[in-house]
Amino acid sequence: MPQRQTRPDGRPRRLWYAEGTALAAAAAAGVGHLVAGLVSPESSPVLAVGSTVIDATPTPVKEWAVAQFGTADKPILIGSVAIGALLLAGGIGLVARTRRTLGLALLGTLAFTSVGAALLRPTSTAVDLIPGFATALFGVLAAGWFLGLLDQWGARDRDPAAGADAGATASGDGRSDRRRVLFAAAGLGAVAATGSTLGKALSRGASPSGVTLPAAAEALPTLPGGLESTVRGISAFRTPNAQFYRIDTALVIPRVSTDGWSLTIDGDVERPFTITYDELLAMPMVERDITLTCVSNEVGGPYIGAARWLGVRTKDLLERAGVRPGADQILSHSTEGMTISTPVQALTDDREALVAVGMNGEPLPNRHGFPARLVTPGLYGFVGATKWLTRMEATTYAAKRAYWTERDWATDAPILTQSRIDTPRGLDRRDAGQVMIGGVAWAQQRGIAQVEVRVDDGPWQVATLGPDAGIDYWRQWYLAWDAAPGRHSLSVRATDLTGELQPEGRTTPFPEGARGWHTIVVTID
Ligand SMILES: Nc1nc2c(c(=O)[nH]1)N[C@H]1C(S)=C(S)[C@@H](COP(=O)(O)O)O[C@H]1N2
Ligand SMILES: [Mo]
Repeated sequence: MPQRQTRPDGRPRRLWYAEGTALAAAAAAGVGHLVAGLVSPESSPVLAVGSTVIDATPTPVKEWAVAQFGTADKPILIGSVAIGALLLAGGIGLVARTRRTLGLALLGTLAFTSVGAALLRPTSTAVDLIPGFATALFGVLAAGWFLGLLDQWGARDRDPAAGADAGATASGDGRSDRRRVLFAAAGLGAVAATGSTLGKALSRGASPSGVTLPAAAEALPTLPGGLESTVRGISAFRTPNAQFYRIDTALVIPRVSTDGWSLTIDGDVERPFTITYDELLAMPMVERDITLTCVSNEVGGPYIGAARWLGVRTKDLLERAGVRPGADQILSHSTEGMTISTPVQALTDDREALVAVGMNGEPLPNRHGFPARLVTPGLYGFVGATKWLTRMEATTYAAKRAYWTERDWATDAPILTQSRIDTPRGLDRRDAGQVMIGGVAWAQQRGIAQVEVRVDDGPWQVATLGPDAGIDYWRQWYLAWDAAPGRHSLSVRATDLTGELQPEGRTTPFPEGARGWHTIVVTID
C-alpha cells in the first residue's frame, strides 16, 4: 500500500495539527458563547476580549475605525479578535505536534485570557468567569482528543502495523483513521457553528415584554404630520424606534430585567435613596420631544434621531435627594459599567432632562437602554444619554472622571447647530426639471430660525421649514429647485434662534462635535 495514500490533498501532516487545534479552539469558543448566552452574554470569550480591546483603544484609533467602518466597527472588531485567536491556536497546534503538554497548556492559557478579560469588565461577577472556564476546559479536551486521532493516523502512516496498538478501539487501516479524523473535524465544526448560533439567539437584544407604562401626567398633543408625506426621501419627523441610530460600547445589548433593577441617587446629596422600577413609574411622568445626537456624527452623518420620550424629570429626582451645593457633576452609571458625566446644571434647570422609560409610545427597547436611560436636551449623547441607567452619583468634575472624559473627549459638549441634506442623496442622478431638496436641521436648546440652500455659486435661498415641535427637536425643511442639466453642488446651512449662523469651516467630530456645512454633488440629465 503506498504510504502517501492517507495524505489528503498531498498536504503536509503538520498543517493538520495547526488546523485541528484552531478547529478545537473555534468549537471551544462556540461552547463558551453558548454558556455565556445562558448565564451572562457579555462574558462570551470573544466578546469579553473585544470589549477590553474597545476600552483600551486610544481615542484617535477608535475615531478612525468609526469613520472607516461606521457601525460595522463592532462586527469587524469581533471578526479580528476571532481570527487572531484562531491563528494563535493554529500556531499552538504546531507546537503541540511535538510537545503535547506544552501545546495544550498554551491553548488553555489562550482561553484564559478571555477569563481575564471578563474579569476586567467594570461590572464583572463570578458568573462571568464561567464561559471562559468552559472554553478552556472544552478547548484543551477537544484539542487533546483530536490531536490524539492525528497521532494515531500518522503512526500508521509511518508504520501500517503501529495503529493497531495505539488504542483498544483502533482497528482497521489508514483509511478508517482518516475517516475518523474527518468526522471529528466535522464534529468540532458543528459544535462551533451550533454554539455560536444558539448563543447568539439566547442573547439577542429583544424588546422587553410585559411592561405597561403609565400615561404622562403632562401629555403632549399629538405630533403634527411631517414633511415625509410630501417630500420623498426626507427623514421622518419622528424616527421609528427600529430605525433609531444606536451608539454604545456594548458588544452584547444588555438585557436588564426590571425585577432586580433599581435606580440609586447618591454621592454628594443630603438624602440618598434607591427606587425600584415600579416606584420610578409611580412618580409624575412627563412627555418630551427631543432629538438625540451623537458627537461622533460627521457633517451629513446618520447618528441622529428624534423621538417622543416618556419619563421622570431628573430635576424631581435630584431635588428629592438634595444635591449639596459644591457638586457640579452627576456621574451616571449603567448596569454594564459605563460612566457618563453631565453637569448638575443641565439636569436641574428648566430644560427638563429626563430619566426616560418610554420611547415613541413603547417601553425603551433594550438597545436604547431598557429599563431606564437619561435624555438631556441640548447635550450630545456621550454626556447626557446614559442607557441602562442604574445610578446617578452627585460629585465634582475635579473628583471623578467619566469614561469618555478619560479618553479626552470634551467635558462640556452642547450640541452644535447642524443641517443635513437628506434628498437628493450625494451623487444621485435626476432628470432636469423640478427637484425637491429636503433635509433636517437641529440646534437643540436654541431652536432653528432659518435654513438656507445654495446651488453651485448661486445665492443662498431660504428653505421652507416643516412643523415645529420645540427647540429641542429637529426641523425638517425643503426647497423646490428648477434643476438644469449638468453637475451641481448643493449646500445647506442653518441659523439658530439666537441669530447664530452655522459656521462653514469643517471640524472633526473629536473632541466636541463636527462643524461645517453639508455639501453634496448631484448630476442632472
Ligand atoms: N450605557 C451606555 N450608555 C450610552 C452609551 C454607551 O456606550 N453606554 N453611549 C452614549 C452615546 S455616545 C450616545 S450618542 C447615545 C446613543 O443613544 P442611542 O443608542 O439610544 O441612540 O447613548 C449614550 N449612552
Ligand atoms: Mo455618542
